[in-house]
Amino acid sequence: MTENNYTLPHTIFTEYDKLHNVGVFTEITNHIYTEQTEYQRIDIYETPTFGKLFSLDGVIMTRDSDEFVYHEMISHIPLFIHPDPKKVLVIGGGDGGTVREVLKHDSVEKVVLCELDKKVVEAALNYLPNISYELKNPKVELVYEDGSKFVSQFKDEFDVILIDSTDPTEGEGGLLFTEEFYHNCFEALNENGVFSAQTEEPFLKKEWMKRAYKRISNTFNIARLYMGYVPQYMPGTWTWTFASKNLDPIKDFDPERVREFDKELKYYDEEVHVASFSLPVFVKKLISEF
Ligand code: AAT
Repeated sequence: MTENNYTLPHTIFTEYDKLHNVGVFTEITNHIYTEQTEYQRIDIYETPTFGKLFSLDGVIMTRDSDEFVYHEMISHIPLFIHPDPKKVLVIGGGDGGTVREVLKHDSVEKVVLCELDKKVVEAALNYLPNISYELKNPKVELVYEDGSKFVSQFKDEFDVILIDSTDPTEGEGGLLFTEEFYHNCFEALNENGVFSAQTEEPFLKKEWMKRAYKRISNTFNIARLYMGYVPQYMPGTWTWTFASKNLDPIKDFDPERVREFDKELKYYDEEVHVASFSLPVFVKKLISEF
C-alpha cells in the first residue's frame, strides 16, 4: 500500500439553501463553539481550507480566509468618499471585521457598533481574534439593540453609516432592509454623510438585491450599486449600495488619498474602487427594472 497525505472528510459543515436546493460544504476539524441565543444559533468551526468559519442558523457569516473582501468593500468605498470621516455607525457586524477596517482611517474618532445579539460579539472576541480585535479599541462604543430602532433617535449625527446585516430572510435581518429604516439612516447622517449597505447578490437573491437598491435610491439623493468577488457567500459574488446626501462615489473620489494610505489592504485599492461600480449588463438591467 502506498502512503498518502490526505484524510477522508468525515465531519462536514453544510450551508443549504432550501429555497433553491443548492448548497456548499467543507470539511471541519473542530466544532469550537455553539449556542442557541434568543435570536439565532451561533456556530464557530475550525476548517482546514478556510480557517475559522462563523455561521448563524447554518448560513456562513464570515471566515478567516476571505473575510477581508467583504469587510474592506463595505468600509473603504464610503470612507474614502467622505472628506473627513470622524463619527461612524455600524449596524450589525458583531464579528468586528467592519469596525477593524473603519479604524484603519486615522480621522475616525468614534465608532458606534449596534449589534442585536451580544452573544455574537462575545463569541467573536473569544474565538475570532483576527477579525474582532478592534472591538476593544477605546474609540468603539458597543450597543446591543435592534439597529432599526437605535438609528431612529438620531438626526444629523454621523458622517458614515454602514449596514453589515444578515440576509433579510434570516433572523431579524429583514428589519434592516425596509424603506423606513433607510430613511432613518438618511436622517441620522449629517450634511456630507455617506452610507453603505450590503444588498445581497444578483443570482439567487436578485429580488432582494433589486428591492434593497430601489428602497435606498428612493431615499437618498445619490445611490450606486457596486460589486465584489466574495467566495464566502454563495454563489460567490456580492453587492453593496453606496448612498449619500450629496457626494458622488466616482466624481468625488480622489485616488491619491488611497495611494497615500499607509494601512495594509488586500482587496480594495483606487482601481478596484472605480471598477466595482462598473456593473455587468444583466445587473444593470435588473436594477433598472422598477
Ligand atoms: N461581517 C459579516 C457578518 C455579518 S453578520 C450580521 C450581524 O447582523 C449578525 O451578527 C446579526 O446578529 C446582526 N443583526 C441582524 N439583525 C439585526 C438588527 N435588526 N439590528 C442589529 N444587528 C442585527 C453579515 C453577514 C452577511 C451575510 C450575507 N449572506
